Amino acid sequence: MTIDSEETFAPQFEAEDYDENYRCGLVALLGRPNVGKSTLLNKIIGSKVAIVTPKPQTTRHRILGIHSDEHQQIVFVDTPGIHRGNQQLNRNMVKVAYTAAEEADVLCIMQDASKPMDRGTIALIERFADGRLPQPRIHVLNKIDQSNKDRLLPRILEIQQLDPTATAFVPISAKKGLQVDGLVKEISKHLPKRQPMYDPEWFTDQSQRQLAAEYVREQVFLSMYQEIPFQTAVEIEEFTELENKIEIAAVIIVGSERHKPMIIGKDGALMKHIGIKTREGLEELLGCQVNLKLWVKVQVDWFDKPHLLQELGL
Ligand SMILES: Nc1nc2c(ncn2[C@@H]2O[C@H](COP(=O)(O)OP(=O)(O)OP(=O)(O)O)[C@@H](O)[C@H]2O)c(=O)[nH]1
Ligand SMILES: [Mg+2]
Repeated sequence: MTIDSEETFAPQFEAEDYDENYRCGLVALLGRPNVGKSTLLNKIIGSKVAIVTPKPQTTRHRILGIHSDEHQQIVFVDTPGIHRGNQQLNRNMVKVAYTAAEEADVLCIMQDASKPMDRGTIALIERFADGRLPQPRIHVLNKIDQSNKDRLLPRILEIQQLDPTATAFVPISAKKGLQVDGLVKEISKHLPKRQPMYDPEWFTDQSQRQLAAEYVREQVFLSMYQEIPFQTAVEIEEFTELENKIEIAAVIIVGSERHKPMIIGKDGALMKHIGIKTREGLEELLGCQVNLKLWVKVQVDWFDKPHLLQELGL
């Protein structure tokens, strides 16, 4: 039997009988690439809804992670890292982040506190501090497991100088789960009174198909170097749910002929590795056996061609 794999994990919801004090809001996770936005989202949601890699520009879409309890629903919006880039893909990614910020009820502006503040981080804080957006701004200092405790207070003062009307400063470690509960409590204070937007049973708005594509892309990011991961996309061509397994066919799209043999590897070894790792992750996520077929297609400079980006939902 084939079921509709396009169905999202979070259908829109007609709330009934909720307490009038119930709170619900959109919280944008914003920051430079690689600061740990997706790691934080996964930690709060308790499931891998956003892929994470040590490379910058991992997230390309707006990804919702829904955290619900009896008093509140926090709809986190993970965004691509804000960066400069010459390709149309880079510009689209940054636009996704700014649009999410405009639509949010609360802004979480994240930075990597284990490294000195660079010019890009300063520019980003200044951009959100200029009063253009009215929402509360919570500055999240991440990776405190790797940072020197004595540097945290001076760092907070430095951010406060750049953003004197900031709402709060919360040091955390998203990876280790340190102070993440404290951050959620701080966010809760600023949510508007509103009925839940999503069924509290759901935890993301992505379809299984979209997640499958992202899981393949994560393995490409982890396995490939230099420009290749940034010039690779993934499309799911088939997603069929059978009685006790799911069959998936995915195509890895590369931006030049040169990259094709590199992704395939000697005797197909790299593709095999990407396939095995993706399958393991998907089986854990979907809770059933997964058969995955992968192949590679060349679409020259897809990342700079608006019609191809549109086809890929980017
Ligand atoms: N030590 C440490 N590493 C972290 C922490 N949070 C995230 N990381 C690591 O930082 C890297 C980037 O994490 P991501 O969550 O992908 O970062 P991101 O901000 O979503 O990055 P983009 O999607 O590229 O914008 C990964 O290697 C994470 O494991 C943390 O609290 N401590
Ligand atoms: Mg990310």
